[in-house]
Amino acid sequence: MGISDIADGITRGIEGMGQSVSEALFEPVIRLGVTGLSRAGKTVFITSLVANLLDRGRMPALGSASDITAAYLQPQPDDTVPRFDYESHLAALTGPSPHWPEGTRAVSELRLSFRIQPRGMLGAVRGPRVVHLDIVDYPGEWLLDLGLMDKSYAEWSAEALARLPNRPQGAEYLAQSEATDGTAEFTEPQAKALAAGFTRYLVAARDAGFSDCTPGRFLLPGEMAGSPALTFAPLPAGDAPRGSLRREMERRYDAYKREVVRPFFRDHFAKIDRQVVLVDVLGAIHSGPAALDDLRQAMADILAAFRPGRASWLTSLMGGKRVERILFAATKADHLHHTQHARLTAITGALLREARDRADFAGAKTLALSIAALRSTTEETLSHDGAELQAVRGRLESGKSVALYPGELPADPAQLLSPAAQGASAWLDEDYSIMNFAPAPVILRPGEGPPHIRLDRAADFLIGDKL
Ligand SMILES: Nc1nc2c(ncn2[C@@H]2O[C@H](COP(=O)(O)OP(=O)(O)OP(=O)(O)O)[C@@H](O)[C@H]2O)c(=O)[nH]1
Ligand SMILES: [Mg+2]
Repeated sequence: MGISDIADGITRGIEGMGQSVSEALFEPVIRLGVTGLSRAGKTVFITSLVANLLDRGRMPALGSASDITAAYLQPQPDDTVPRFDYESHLAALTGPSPHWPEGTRAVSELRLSFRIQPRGMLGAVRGPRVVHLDIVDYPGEWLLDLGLMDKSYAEWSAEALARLPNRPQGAEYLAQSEATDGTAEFTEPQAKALAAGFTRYLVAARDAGFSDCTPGRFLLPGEMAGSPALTFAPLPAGDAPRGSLRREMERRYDAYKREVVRPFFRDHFAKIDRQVVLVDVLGAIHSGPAALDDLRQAMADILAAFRPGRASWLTSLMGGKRVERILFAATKADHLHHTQHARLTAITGALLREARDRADFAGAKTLALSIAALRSTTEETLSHDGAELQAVRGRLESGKSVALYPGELPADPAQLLSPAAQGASAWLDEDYSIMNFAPAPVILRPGEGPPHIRLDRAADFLIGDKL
């Protein structure tokens, strides 16, 4: 543990203390982290969750010991974090020509406050209270970077390069790195060309459905694009004499860990009380066995962050605090008829099994659910060759209405997870399809948020006990 670890730990401890004293006496704050890999559904989830918490007509399963007498948005407490653009996202999803929001480039945050009146005797004694919910949207890719912290440049390079032959998108960078002499004198153009080649591969791999595309900031550089801490790439093992390309790559890799990864964990991750991890399980199944197995591994790596004691620097940043509840939600369940939802949940549970066991071990409460933050389909029974198919119907971007039968998920998750783990190249018995449905036009009635599937169950698990 270095001096800065200790210093961080101490400040966190003091901050933590001040916070818990004032929270206990005054207005408690719940910090809810929302994460997931790219396109998992974070922005849609937060938008619909907030809309449905402001107007709770569609939230019957959100239990609480109090009556919520008011819910309202407030300026968030963190001055340096962008505000989650709730209003624009809601307008996109529920406006006159509904469309999905743009992909997100950075961390953002929103504060929702509840005025609650405890019921019964307690209520008479205590009177109304205010509880704040701070929702933080951050990319799951940034959690994957945790795995970099205890790896040297040489170790990381070896792993990153070993992945390339298994991914068709990796061939070009593999050739580029093998043609590079790491002992040659460092030049910026060469470093730039290597970083660009590696980034191109990461982007292509992500678009092809692969989950582990670290370093996370290469895909979402934000304001750091082009800085030295983001201009490095893995090189095959070898000497690193002074002034050489490999030596400078090593230095920049360490700078990335110090200046990018660590601050994220300190400033955002270490403050989270409750966490929802969104997983596009259907999307991965649709992309095939390799993508599903990759998702499984990436989730195990992501969730390693929730295991206290995983790394001493992280433990000291957390200052004795830990995430109390973790919800694993398979998103976009509106692609499936409800008769298949239990199977999707079982597959999600099995997929996260390894990772969940570790988190459970840490004493966090966990739950797996299949949800749709914004329900965009209706259910329908199709008859096909004399058989009945339980399908869904939605609207495409073009406005055309289409029915989708996504394929039958197996009752036993192993029927998907085993072939995936064994490197099968295609599913044996079924083709799984999904579709890019546009959000269905909705007319929001007073007191009701947008339609969803089990968002109320999700909210109940995440915050119900605090209201
Ligand atoms: N049918 C359906 N599609 C959804 C739902 N939620 C998300 N999607 C789809 O998933 C896409 C990604 O959703 P986002 O909420 O933008 O995902 P994200 O995790 O914020 O993505 P990034 O910000 O790019 O990391 C959307 O554009 C939709 O196509 C849902 O509840 N139902
Ligand atoms: Mg987003």
